[in-house]
Amino acid sequence: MERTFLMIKPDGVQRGLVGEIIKRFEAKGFTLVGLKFMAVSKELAEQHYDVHKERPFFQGLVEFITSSPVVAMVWEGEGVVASARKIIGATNPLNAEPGTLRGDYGMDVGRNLIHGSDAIETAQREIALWFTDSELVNWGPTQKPWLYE
Ligand code: ABT
Ligand code: MG
Repeated sequence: MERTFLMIKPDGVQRGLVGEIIKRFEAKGFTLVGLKFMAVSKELAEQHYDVHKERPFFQGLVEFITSSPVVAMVWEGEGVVASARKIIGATNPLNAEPGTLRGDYGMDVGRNLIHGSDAIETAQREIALWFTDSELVNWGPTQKPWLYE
């Protein structure tokens, strides 16, 4: 079953939006299979944002992600990678549609509340980077046959 990596960034935690954000994915029907509240090391932040390492905003991004705790999560379900990106909304919250998390709660591209893997391969890389196998729980869709046709 498809899985994605989602991370509520420091701004989402500081603004008290953890419950609201988790609620959207739960209500949609996706299955939570991993969750931890954690401080992020510089090494982990740099590895996570490795694709952006040549970009001018890279250092600020690493400083931001390591500045305060985050909520790291793995969610499971058919099409969850692309669907979660839709629920999250456009990278720049000012362009994000109302009804998306960034559209409803965000104001700044560098403070856009939550990260979501942008492709299935990226999700696999990010899940392996942030979670060990024993931190992930296999329990969901097999016990919820009403979710899928
Ligand atoms: P992430 O889910 O955090 O990866 O965001 P998203 O995939 O929507 O957008 P990308 B392009 O991956 O942005 C990564 C982080 O870099 C910030 N950023 C991006 C800037 O600050 N300035 C920019 O010009 C761009 C393109 C936004 C993202 N994170 N934060 N915080
Ligand atoms: Mg990205």
